[in-house]
Amino acid sequence: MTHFHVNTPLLESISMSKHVGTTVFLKMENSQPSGSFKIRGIGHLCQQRATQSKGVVCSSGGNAGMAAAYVARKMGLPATIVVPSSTPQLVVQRLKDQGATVKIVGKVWDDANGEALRLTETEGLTYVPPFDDPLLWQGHASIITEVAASLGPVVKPGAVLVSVGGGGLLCGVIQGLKDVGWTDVPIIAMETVGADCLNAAVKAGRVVTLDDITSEAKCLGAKTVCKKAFECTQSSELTIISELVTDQQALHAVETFLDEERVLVELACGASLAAVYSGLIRRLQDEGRLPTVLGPLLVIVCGGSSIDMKQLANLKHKLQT
Ligand code: PLV
Repeated sequence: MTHFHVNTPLLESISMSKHVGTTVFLKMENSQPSGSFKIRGIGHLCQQRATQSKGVVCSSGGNAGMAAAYVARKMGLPATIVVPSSTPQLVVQRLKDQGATVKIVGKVWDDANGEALRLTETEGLTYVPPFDDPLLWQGHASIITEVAASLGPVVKPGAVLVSVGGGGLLCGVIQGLKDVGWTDVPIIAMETVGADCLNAAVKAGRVVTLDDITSEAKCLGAKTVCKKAFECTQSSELTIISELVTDQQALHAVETFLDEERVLVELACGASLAAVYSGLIRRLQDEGRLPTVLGPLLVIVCGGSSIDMKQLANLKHKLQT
């Protein structure tokens, strides 16, 4: 086997194109075997680092853990996944179903990560980080090389939409854009209010640590963005536009996506989708931050396992104002 991820479909969305006024292509990372793009980077990292390992340990809001558990099972390795108490029970069950040992430690991902690092030391396990490692970015970059192969040599995206948690997906997309020579394609980096470590860093002009994660998009809930992602926002090599939506907007996007595309994704992914449905892309065009005549918009549908109909109802209830 050369890798664990699959080549995902690139779908044109008529309904989203109608919302935004330009062609929209969806890169369907929700259809990865682990439910999200995370398997690309984590599969690559484990192939490089865990072949001689006695087991892996991964700290996660949920989806990195799902990928690590899947990859470890395929490699015949035991997996320990450390998640914070904010991770929904449905994900804990899905992790167990993948054969992983699950430990619940602390309130947010940063707490769980402390425990994963401790286990790396004391148990001699291979540490699988969820977002901060060049091997992960290299693996995630394959999203863009696949898109380039699907679109062919004539078509180039006008912009790329990604969600940002700790910034691993963003770094991977940047690397992918460089690999295929698309460095003039702007990236719109989406977070929710209350899980906005990249936006806070951009505003402060330096990496900052959030006091708490108050967003329900727990898989975007790293308190500190990885240094590389922040540095990329400061470089003139690529244009990165950092934007925020509310949890309500992300939830509304998840529901609209379910209605229109018949696909259920979690709030972390809804943050990106909301850029289309909430009119943010059009606003950026009106403000001159994106061209008025925009080439096809590439939306990375990052996916996520932290969602089912019950969880959707819970979120609706919680976020009702
Ligand atoms: N989730 C990480 C970090 O959580 C995790 O452990 O699963 N979309 C989805 C569905 C995600 O699960 C994540 C990250 C992201 C987007 C953002 O990716 P990142 O962290 O590479 O920016 C705390």
